[in-house]
Amino acid sequence: MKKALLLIDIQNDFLPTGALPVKDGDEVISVANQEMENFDFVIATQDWHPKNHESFASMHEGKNSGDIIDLYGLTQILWPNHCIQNSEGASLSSKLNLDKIDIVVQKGTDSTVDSYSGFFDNGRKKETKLNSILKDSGVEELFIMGLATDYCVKFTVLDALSLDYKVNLIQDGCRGVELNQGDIENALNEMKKAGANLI
Ligand code: VGL
Ligand code: ZN
Repeated sequence: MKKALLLIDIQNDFLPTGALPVKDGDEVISVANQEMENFDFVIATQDWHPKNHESFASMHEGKNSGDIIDLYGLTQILWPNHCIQNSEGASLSSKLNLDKIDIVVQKGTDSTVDSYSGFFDNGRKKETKLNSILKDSGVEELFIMGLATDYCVKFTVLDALSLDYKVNLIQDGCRGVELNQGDIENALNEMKKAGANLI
């Protein structure tokens, strides 16, 4: 079965000194660099927001990061400004072995809808090029890791399963936001229940 490694959002803004820091997020970098040696096909996703993205608390008067709003019919957690297109914060970490990454798939470019999954926006209205790239390359099995366990990793894993990929989650290559205590554990359970193989 042809396999690919999927590195989720290992971008400066999700690292400990970034705008939306994931605790110990930098620890996934060495795991990624090791894992890449085992794959001949590596894809990285990149959260890539316009500066007026409506997932930003700054776009909503009187709202703060962590607040929850209704955004055109979808429940939206508001975040600090992060991963703004072409900013340093949006760049993949320079500590990654970037030479081993074959393709970068960007997401979250529509200012009106968030996009946690590497495959679809949160309303599942539009898709990125990820599924067609994988299908065109004959990939059937995915190994997924990155940031953040309870958001972009989780939704990418669930969508991959719904698209009938065999999915392995590289657990020590993931770190989570844990906005509420238990979020990471719940995300792991949800992925497992949906059919992901936790390795
Ligand atoms: C992410 C929140 C907002 C992630 C992206 O990569 O998990 N989380 N945008
Ligand atoms: Zn984002």
